[in-house]
Amino acid sequence: MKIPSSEITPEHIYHARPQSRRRFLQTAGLVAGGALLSACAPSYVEPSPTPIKPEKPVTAGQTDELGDAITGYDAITNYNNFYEFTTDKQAVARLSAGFVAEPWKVQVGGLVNNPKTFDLDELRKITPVERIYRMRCVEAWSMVIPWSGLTLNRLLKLVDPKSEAKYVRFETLLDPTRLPGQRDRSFPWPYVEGLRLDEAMHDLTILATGIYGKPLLPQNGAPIRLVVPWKYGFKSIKSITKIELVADEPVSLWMKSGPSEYGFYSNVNPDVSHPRWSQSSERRIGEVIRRRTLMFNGYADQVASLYAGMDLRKNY
Ligand SMILES: Nc1nc2c(c(=O)[nH]1)N[C@H]1C(S)=C(S)[C@@H](COP(=O)(O)O)O[C@H]1N2
Ligand SMILES: [Mo]
Repeated sequence: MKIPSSEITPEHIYHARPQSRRRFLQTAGLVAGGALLSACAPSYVEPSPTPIKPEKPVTAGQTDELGDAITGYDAITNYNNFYEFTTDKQAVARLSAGFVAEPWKVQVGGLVNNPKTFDLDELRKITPVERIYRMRCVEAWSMVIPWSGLTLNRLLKLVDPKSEAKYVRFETLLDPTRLPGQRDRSFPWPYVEGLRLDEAMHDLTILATGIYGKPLLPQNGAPIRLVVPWKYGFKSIKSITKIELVADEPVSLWMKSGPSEYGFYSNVNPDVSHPRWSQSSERRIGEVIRRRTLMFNGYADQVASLYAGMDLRKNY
């Protein structure tokens, strides 16, 4: 079984220094061989200092609304993209294990009538929801994840956006002492993402605080991260400290670091290829045969109307 390296190439690697690219390619074979096995704890992964022994998952055996099985907890928590720790997906869990995510504050402001800084207890009190969503990474792999959290629209209504607010801008914690990947100056830290206000207010858009009914682990964006299931995974920004209502389209970290590859919208679209690979199919973690990628990641009936009249090839 050979997986083309294109689909496991970290998103920035073609911008990287030749030396780190070479190092990546040396390990790529290892990753390619192990990627399929990540759900069954490949032997070369060093044990985490605080091993995670999940209880019998509350939602094991459940499926999403399309009948797709939920991905195992081990895979969800050991195959991650979180560049603030490392670009090595199978090392994020180990390198983030000591990250202290409490206490934590999320500052919500900008063009709003009631700016407010929320602590975790206040966020947990906002109507909790549980959602099983497909997550499709732009690198053409995917998972099905049972999230818990709150809808973003609930939070935004509490701060009361002004009429001039057209977009929402999100920022990850900036603290190189706790997020050592931020010492790598080849990225314009902090990680920033953005949504149009109507996308942010859509009922599918959530702030997640848990997976499988347990609090988020650091590797998944503890203590709180965005989840926008019809967009490529990189829009779902982790470990958020700041949410700002703004008038102009925010410039994300990926738009800055690879403008020819990453647009603002980044809706999952099998018909628009990444400049370096097709997006028409994907590898579901834990499965062998590739699946067809669905328009808007299978949420078209709920979100396509947001983009009525837009040229989705130009607004990618
Ligand atoms: N702050 C931050 N958020 C991030 C990332 C990151 O590197 N830093 N990676 C993104 C990418 S590319 C993906 S695919 C998802 C992965 O989420 P998961 O590791 O919880 O599956 O997180 C997204 N959010
Ligand atoms: Mo991703």
